[in-house]
Amino acid sequence: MAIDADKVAQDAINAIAEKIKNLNTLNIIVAGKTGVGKSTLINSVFREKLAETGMGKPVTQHMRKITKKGVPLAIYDTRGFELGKEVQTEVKKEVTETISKGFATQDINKAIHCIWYCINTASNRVEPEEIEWLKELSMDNQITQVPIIAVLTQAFSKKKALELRQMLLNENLDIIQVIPVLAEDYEIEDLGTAKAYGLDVLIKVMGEALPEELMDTLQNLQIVSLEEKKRRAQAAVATAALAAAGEGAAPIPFADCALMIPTQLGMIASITVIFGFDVNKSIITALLSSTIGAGGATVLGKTVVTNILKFIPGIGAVAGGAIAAGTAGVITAALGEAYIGVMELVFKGDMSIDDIGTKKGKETMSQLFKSNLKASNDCSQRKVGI
Ligand SMILES: Nc1nc2c(ncn2[C@@H]2O[C@H](COP(=O)(O)OP(=O)(O)O)[C@@H](O)[C@H]2O)c(=O)[nH]1
Ligand SMILES: [Mg+2]
Repeated sequence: MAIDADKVAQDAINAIAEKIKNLNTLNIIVAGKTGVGKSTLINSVFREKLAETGMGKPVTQHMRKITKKGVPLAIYDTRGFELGKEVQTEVKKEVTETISKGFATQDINKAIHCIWYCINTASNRVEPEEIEWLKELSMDNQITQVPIIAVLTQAFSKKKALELRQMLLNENLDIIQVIPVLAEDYEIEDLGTAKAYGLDVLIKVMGEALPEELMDTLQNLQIVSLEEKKRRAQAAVATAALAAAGEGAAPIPFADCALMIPTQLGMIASITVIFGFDVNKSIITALLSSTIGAGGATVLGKTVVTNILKFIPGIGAVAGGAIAAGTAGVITAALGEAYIGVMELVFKGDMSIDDIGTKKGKETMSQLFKSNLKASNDCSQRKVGI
């Protein structure tokens, strides 16, 4: 059966659009004095430089909500912490009310999911009012249990950051972590440059604190941890490989190999959403033609499958024109790993997203696919429990 590659690519694009549309919105309150580095932090952690897009919309007297069309993120930026005790009390009340309101809706898209309380490491000390503020906030937060993370910003001095971190931990505050970060490289006069660090730790901690319904959103938005993106993407590949292999242990006739395509498209859509790049149809077409397509016209036809089998060691001659169910899992896993491989190159800046569609990009994917077929036979079969 010849499966039209163009239609498959279009189906993939539709699946990606659908998944993006269905992402839940992540809502974060970012608090702390003006100048500590809140905007810099937000712009460094998430794609789209959200904090640059303007002032946001006022939601309370001291809080503005920053959003951008097509980005499943809302940042509640607080103002006025530096204005003294009275304003701080007002800010705390507004924060608590915003949390309660969101909580009452029982809607994941409206709830506040996390609070980042930012403290400037370079300022050398935490004011007693700030500790008091955090204590009171935790008290108000006993039922709602929104995870609070203390972020030590501008931590170019790691020594100072560790001292400050210990001091905060000693206060026994009800916060889940204290994380030193340097959002952007910092030039220290005559001493060279301190490299940005710590943002991947912040994402890892968020990944542990947030509910499953926000995991794809978190990975889609964050641009600082390749490791976390890969971990989530590889889980999607394992699930798809299992589904492709597990649709009955019976061998799959060549003519029915197309039955795995929907599973593979779901997998490609998941990986695309996790990496958060703008992937268009020509990129998907390139991916398909360099892996499971023949000359770009058909996908998983008999010739293609026969050709793929040559790269899997230990398969040998195939009796009765059918492939083993486990082999379907191997092919699916190799496709997923090849796609993750190019996404990784784009993430690292070694390849642009448009390069994927070029000869060089296709060759890279083809190489990755074949090497994964070779390598993954044993371990994928183990992964899918065969
Ligand atoms: N190099 C460097 N500068 C930073 C960092 N964080 C904040 N800054 C600088 O500190 C100033 C205040 O930061 P901003 O993000 O506007 O603080 P906000 O008022 O809390 O939003 C700006 O000039 C930033 O460039 C950082 O991680 N690295
Ligand atoms: Mg700001």
